[in-house]
Amino acid sequence: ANHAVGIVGATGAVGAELMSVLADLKYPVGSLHLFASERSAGKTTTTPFGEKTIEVFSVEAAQKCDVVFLAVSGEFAKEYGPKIAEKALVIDNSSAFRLDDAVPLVIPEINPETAKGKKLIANPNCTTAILAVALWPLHKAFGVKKVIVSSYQATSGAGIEGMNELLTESRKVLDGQPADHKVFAHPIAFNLIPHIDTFQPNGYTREEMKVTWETRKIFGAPDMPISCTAVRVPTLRVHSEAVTIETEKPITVAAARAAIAAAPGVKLFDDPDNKVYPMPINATQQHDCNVGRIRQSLIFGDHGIDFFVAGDQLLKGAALNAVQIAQLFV
Ligand code: 11C
Repeated sequence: ANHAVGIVGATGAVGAELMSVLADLKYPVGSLHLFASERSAGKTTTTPFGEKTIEVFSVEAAQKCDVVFLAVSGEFAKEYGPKIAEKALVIDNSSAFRLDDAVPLVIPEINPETAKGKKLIANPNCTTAILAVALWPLHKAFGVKKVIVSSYQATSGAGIEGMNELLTESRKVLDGQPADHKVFAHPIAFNLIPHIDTFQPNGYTREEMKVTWETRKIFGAPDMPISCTAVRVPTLRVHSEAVTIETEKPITVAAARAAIAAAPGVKLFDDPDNKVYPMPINATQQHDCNVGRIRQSLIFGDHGIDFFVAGDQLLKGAALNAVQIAQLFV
């Protein structure tokens, strides 16, 4: 049967992607209900499912849907998510419930079984999802013992405002004007910022700790040593990650390539002689995350590799993963 689908936060970057992904994956949308703040309510918007009028959010209206995607803040999700979930399936893109033991944190290629029978499901952080989908086939085949990640995160991780800040600042800098900044802690145009989300007492940022905490939960590996340095870079879309792993079993470049090539959700993009490797420009708008630059580790020898992964964080890191979770219930 077709589903009544609700999107809360429909006017944001992830909200727009949710609509395209529902259409791309041919999700059985019977009716689509777009919810946003009062500021946007009453406006019409073009969607792959026709012209829609944005509605003011209410729990009652959301509960009438079969499935509701929350693409809003963690505070909003905390307040309303469980109430909507009394009636509808809720897939929450925020960090509000990700580490809650009662709420599954799901990547369908990895732990779909944890979603069974649940009404409230958490969608992982984008940096986590892109890392996890590449790491999982390697973990299954070789046993991942340690993980060191450096991320190169696009401005759209901070929504439409983040992308606009990069564009506006870049124009100003090119025109020789001083660049001010609001969304990011420093100017992002022609810069890199090793600071995403808030600093924690251990010196890591919350974004970095999310990669550790969430990957452990998704993998069911509560003690896996995972360390991340998360960096904002002046790109619009796609989070890229340089990853070093140590494995339990011996691993070769050829075996790692074979494991990636056979896995769902990732695409082997690894032919350096022909300048083929993952980059934001070849991962943008792609459903699969591109994996390449696979090398035998200079540190861990035959028990480790280095690789590079680039994934569209508005898709696998957000909207695509969320719709794939909903598909588990179709
Ligand atoms: C960023 N990864 O790039 C963040 C955005 O936990 O869902 C997503 C934050 C989250 O800024």
